[in-house]
Amino acid sequence: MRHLTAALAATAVLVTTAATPATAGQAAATPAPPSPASVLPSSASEPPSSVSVKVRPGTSKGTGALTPIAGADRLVAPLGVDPACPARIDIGLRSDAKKAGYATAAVEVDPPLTASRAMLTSYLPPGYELSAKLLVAVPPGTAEGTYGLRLRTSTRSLEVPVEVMPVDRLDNGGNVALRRPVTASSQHTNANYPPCSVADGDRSSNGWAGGNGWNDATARSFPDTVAIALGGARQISRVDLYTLDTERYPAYRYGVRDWDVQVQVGGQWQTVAQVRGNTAGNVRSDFAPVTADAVRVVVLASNGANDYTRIIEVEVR
Ligand SMILES: [Ca+2]
Repeated sequence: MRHLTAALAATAVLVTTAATPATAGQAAATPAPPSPASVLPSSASEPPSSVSVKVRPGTSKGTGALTPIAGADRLVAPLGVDPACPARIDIGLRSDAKKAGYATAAVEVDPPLTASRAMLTSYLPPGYELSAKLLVAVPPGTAEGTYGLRLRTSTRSLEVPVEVMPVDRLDNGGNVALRRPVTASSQHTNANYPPCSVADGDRSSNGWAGGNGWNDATARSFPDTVAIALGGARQISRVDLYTLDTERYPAYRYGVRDWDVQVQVGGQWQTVAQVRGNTAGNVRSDFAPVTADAVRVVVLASNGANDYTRIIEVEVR
């Protein structure tokens, strides 16, 4: 993690750049990197979902069975969050069959919770696993408590408890922005880039275009802003920003370059840190402790084509 920021109250050490947008004035290019090409199309029988099924080699146990698997042994689903950012869990199937074939599992969730797919199915060679993101929505008015999520094949069943709780009771690891309301200056509508994804607790860039990061809608027009309400006055002194950064879409070409970190105190926004010339995937900004109701990131420029703002996560402590 790189320290590129300095509190304005302290001696500011800013990395500056005189670079201008190389592509300014040209016609708008591709709005955002597409999702990786390694995904397979979903079955037409599945509910609409932006999340695709992936197949990869696994470890066959030679049992001849089809085994449901999940990426976690429980799922926490907070109440009252933006429906664009439901709780998510990896689900899948491992084939220990001797021959390739279609592997299918039913997905069931206790009402009133709803899941993004009712079935998981794919052609699967022996020893391979398939995986997919499952989105679990908590409708307004759902009672707190533990609900059941089940993956069922013809011979086996896996149950994952889903814990529904208010945001105030989440184990946030000190990140007071987690699952709080997010607003942004704009939102790209050609894919799944909701503003609430910058506070969904997932800082990995791997789910880009799958609902795990925000992409603004105004090509080559800055500033772009994203603000997180903290659910009350909180004393904070640190913001960690994660921008798009993968092997295919590295931060030095697709990430944000210049931004201000602002806090809202008494209804007024104050700049507490500035980052200039960033090329890293994540940047920590420390500043003098301040009691604030909200945090805002004001993006002034991006790397590469300098076209869009792409932010995966903003954590506040
Ligand atoms: Ca995220």
